[in-house]
Amino acid sequence: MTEQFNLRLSQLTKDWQQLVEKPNEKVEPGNGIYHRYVNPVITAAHAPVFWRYDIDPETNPYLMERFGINAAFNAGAMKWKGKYILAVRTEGLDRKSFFAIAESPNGVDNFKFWNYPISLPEREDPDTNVYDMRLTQHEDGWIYGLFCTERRDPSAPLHDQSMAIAACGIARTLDLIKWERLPDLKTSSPQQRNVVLHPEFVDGKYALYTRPQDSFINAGTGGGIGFGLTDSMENAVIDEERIIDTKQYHTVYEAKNGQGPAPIKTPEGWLHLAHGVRNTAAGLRYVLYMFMTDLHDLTKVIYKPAGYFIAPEGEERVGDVSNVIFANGWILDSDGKVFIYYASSDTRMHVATSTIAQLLDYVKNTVADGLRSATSVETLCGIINKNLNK
Ligand code: BGC
Ligand code: BMA
Repeated sequence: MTEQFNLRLSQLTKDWQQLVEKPNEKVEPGNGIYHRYVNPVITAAHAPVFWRYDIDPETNPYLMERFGINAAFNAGAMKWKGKYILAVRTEGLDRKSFFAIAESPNGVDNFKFWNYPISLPEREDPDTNVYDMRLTQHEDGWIYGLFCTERRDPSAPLHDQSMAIAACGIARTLDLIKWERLPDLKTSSPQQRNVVLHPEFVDGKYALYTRPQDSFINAGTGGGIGFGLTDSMENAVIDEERIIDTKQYHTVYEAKNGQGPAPIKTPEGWLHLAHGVRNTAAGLRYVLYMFMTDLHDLTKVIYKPAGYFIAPEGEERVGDVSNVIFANGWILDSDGKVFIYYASSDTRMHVATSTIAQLLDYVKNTVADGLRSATSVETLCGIINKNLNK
């Protein structure tokens, strides 16, 4: 038995090591806007062997998995002490997700989980599930993690075990290890998901991107990316939400949309990454899109390229919730390089790299959605004419 145990252990350890240390490469030629990479950056299999197994032949003679990991996706991101940090939505076989930090020296491979996941303090009304953390290094000196906290809807009838209330949970930290839990955000919307803290004060207040909605799955009469101010994060209350980017008929954000990570400041405006959802006969399809807001008026969208920025491709299309690309983390380096961390199909994490110069060119020079087939043809013919009549 011990020989078998040791054999299994060395095989598991070797497989894990090979996986996490595998070099990653750009997929050429890309679309000129960003590069995808050959391998995902974090998967369920990146979870350390000492998370999944009790490594003791006495108590676990078969060396069987005692705590399986189902998926690793929708990660918040930031640069921290020279390392690329992901706050990964890590999900066990029991469908509960929690946050675990993974770090890499270069942002594209060698991501390793820290030894322990985050032990997030609970409030009086405990969360059933927490997910999709956005990390913001705020100018007040704290690192905030805003996430979705989900609890069963207390008004749901007994036979309905899927009705839930989603709210914005708030925690902050100075070292990514010890987290202080603050009260959930209060707004006038019965449901909130995809709430993101803006990194700078606005008129001396904290500014938040929100996503009001009426029901758990559908945005209903609510929806759109909202914007609101709160005096404090210790008791965050938004009295007035203004929708800055709405859902729109026959676009990739027809059913719902939500802010991705906190926007990135550039000399020309704030770059936003968001997700858009449309409904199809095959279910919801989630893609990413970009827009830019005014440097001084954060509620004013000044550029918005038509269509999607990243949509599921190849193996990305398949997973626990297929046909989904979701992003809640990106990192800007001092040299202008941008690392976009996106998850595919609620299963795994990928990276795409670009630069501020490319992303600015993309948002400014990609024609906006004319909202009709004829306007799309007009845009296309403009490009063809230019190329053929040189
Ligand atoms: C899941 C989320 C999902 C949401 C709406 C939650 O229970 O954990 O991944 O976005 O439901 O479908
Ligand atoms: C949601 C999000 C994500 C998820 C997506 C697809 O509404 O909040 O957690 O990736 O659905 O399931």
